[in-house]
Amino acid sequence: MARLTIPAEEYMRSGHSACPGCGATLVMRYILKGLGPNTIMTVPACCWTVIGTPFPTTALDVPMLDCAFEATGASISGLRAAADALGIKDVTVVGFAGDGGTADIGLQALSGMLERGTDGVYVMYDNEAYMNTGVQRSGATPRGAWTTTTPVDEGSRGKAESKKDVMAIVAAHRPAYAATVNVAFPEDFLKKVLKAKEIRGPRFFHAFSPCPPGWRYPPEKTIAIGRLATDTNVFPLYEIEAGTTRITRKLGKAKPVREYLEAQGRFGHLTTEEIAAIQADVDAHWSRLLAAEASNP
Ligand SMILES: Cc1ncc(C[n+]2csc(CCOP(=O)(O)OP(=O)(O)O)c2C)c(N)n1
Ligand code: SF4
Ligand SMILES: [Mg+2]
Repeated sequence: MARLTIPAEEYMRSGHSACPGCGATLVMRYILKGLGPNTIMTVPACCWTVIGTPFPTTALDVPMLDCAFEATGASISGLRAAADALGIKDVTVVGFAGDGGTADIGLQALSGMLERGTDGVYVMYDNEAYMNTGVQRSGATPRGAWTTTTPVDEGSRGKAESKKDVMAIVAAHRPAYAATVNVAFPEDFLKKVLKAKEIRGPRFFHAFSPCPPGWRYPPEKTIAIGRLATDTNVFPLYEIEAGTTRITRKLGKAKPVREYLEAQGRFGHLTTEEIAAIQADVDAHWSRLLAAEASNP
């Protein structure tokens, strides 16, 4: 991939109220660097409504609507229709929601927005739990992870179920563009955002967002953990454009998933056997991705 200079302009200010090391702040920063000032944000209940909105420390240099938790997709469609009715063409409408607000409570609104073909961008920043309300498990929480609702005690070994594959659900709607991005790979991230900006129709980003308090690791490790997620194939980087899948980062040999899991307290209880089962899940997902890429039209 040709190297890309990250745009210098900032549309997110310092002085917000995120935790140190918050991956979700970098997701917002990079999305806005790519899309620029002619952007309208709609954000449901999630960490970002707390990070960015309390007056007088509002953190965004673009307009932001605080929408209902389940309504992000509908809100994008409504804002787009309003902008069109007012003759405002040169604006990107962006829904910016957490994994709980997307994989669970907002899934039908997302599906509606994709099915209607709304010209807008949906960003799911994925910190893999309902963090704002105290680390409850979501459909996007990975198998084996500790959360406050998937405890590690005599009766429970963390989350028993696998992570919901939101990208596959989105891809089934055949959107104009969908991509995974990771705050630890800003060049790849910005390249995809700049590409999406030029595409019309529904566009979706699944953004990997490490969360120090929820994942139980020191704040200075956010980028290292983000890199490990992709380099172990836990969170592969790829894009789907007009039905064509392209993996945007491939190592000759992926690192063992164990290295990623051992770096986080939420996985600290896992046994060798449990780690092997998670490795098998990761390998199977990676194989499906390679097969999708190999069968492109
Ligand atoms: C209808 C409704 N149910 C529950 C809540 C409480 N609530 C606010 S934020 C939140 C967690 C959101 O989780 P997620 O979407 O993953 O975003 P995160 O907090 O992790 O950034 C919940 C449950 C709410 N505001 N509205
Ligand atoms: S709880 Fe996690 S996602 Fe929320 S502000 Fe803190 S680091 Fe960011
Ligand atoms: Mg979340």
